Amino acid sequence: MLNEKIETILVAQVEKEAYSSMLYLAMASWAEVNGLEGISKWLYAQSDEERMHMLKFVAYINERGGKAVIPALRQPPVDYGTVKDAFKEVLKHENFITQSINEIVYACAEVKDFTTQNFVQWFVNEQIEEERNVRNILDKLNLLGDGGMYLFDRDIMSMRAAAAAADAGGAGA
Ligand code: OFO
Repeated sequence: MLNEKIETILVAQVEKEAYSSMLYLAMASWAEVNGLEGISKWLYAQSDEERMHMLKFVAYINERGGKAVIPALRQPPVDYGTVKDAFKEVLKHENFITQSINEIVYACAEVKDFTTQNFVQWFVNEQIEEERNVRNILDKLNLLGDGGMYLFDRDIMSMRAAAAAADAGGAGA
């Protein structure tokens, strides 16, 4: 049975993962209408991953005898400025999520809920990967400057595939 405080913090995380999915969906649509096909594909895929994260929390809460509450939708922004601005926003959001995951780990330790702490460990590792991938994208954007956007848009999905292959060959998460 879930501790009440842990259930509350996990339900709050469902909302944060749902918003992550909505945010990247909004960014994907913004990129798509601005002719950035590769970047929009990357963001649509990221939005799907965030929905998967949300579902993991929903399943875990219910499996442990809690009640996952599905939150109302919150509208993300419509415009994101430049591509670099958009990815800076992605990194900022992922930093926020990492902080939130760390707070869950801390709360679990406080009430000695090592089962949930173990479950959340997957997200600790996932955040390391996600932050690294977005920092790599920002590094590339800084190197390219505005003139290289066509090539960047063409190649961003192969960066995603390479990162996924590297992760699969690592810890097997
Ligand atoms: Fe971006 O990892 Fe979930 O939120």
